[in-house]
Amino acid sequence: MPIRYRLLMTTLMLSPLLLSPLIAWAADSRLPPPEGDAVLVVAGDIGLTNHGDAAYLDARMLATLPRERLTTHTSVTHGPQAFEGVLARDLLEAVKADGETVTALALNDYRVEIPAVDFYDYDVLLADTMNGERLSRRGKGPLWIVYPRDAHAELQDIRYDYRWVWQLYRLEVE
Ligand SMILES: Nc1nc2c(c(=O)[nH]1)N[C@H]1C(S)=C(S)[C@@H](COP(=O)(O)O)O[C@H]1N2
Ligand SMILES: [Mo]
Repeated sequence: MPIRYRLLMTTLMLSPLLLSPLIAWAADSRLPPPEGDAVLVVAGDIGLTNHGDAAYLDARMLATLPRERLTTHTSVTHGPQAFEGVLARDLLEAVKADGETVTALALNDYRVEIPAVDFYDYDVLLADTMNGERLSRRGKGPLWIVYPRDAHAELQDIRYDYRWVWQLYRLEVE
């Protein structure tokens, strides 16, 4: 076939590889199965699953999402802390979550309902490191929901403090 068609075909065949991982996740209704232990499980009203009706996300899958930084005071530490992780809304979009409430569950059996709109109004992080150190399960890990408290006065309120779930391991979308 003419060379320009062959070039076109090659470009079309390669183009999925050039798409961002986020878009690649969304290309199918099923996620690849996790290779390692799940860091976070997302269940409920989601469009992408890989384990029953839930999405089991391992560290490798979380690493395909853009990493963000956020430095803020918290209600449980002294001085500003530098967090890193993924945006809660990026994670929810990656599994095609569609709901108004996200229930966050922690390893210590703490649970709280969070209005999903929080994650669109604010750059809320699912942090996995603080000051460059990975959050351990014995500490606030594997993930800590961190609000940009210093940047928005209205977040400096007990109503938001209780949504800062540490030892987060599961989100349920309704
Ligand atoms: N995993 C987990 N996250 C949690 C809590 C908890 O008990 N467990 N307490 C919440 C509450 S009620 C508040 S006010 C803030 C700060 O909690 P503290 O004041 O009890 O330290 O963290 C929130 N996140
Ligand atoms: Mo609290």
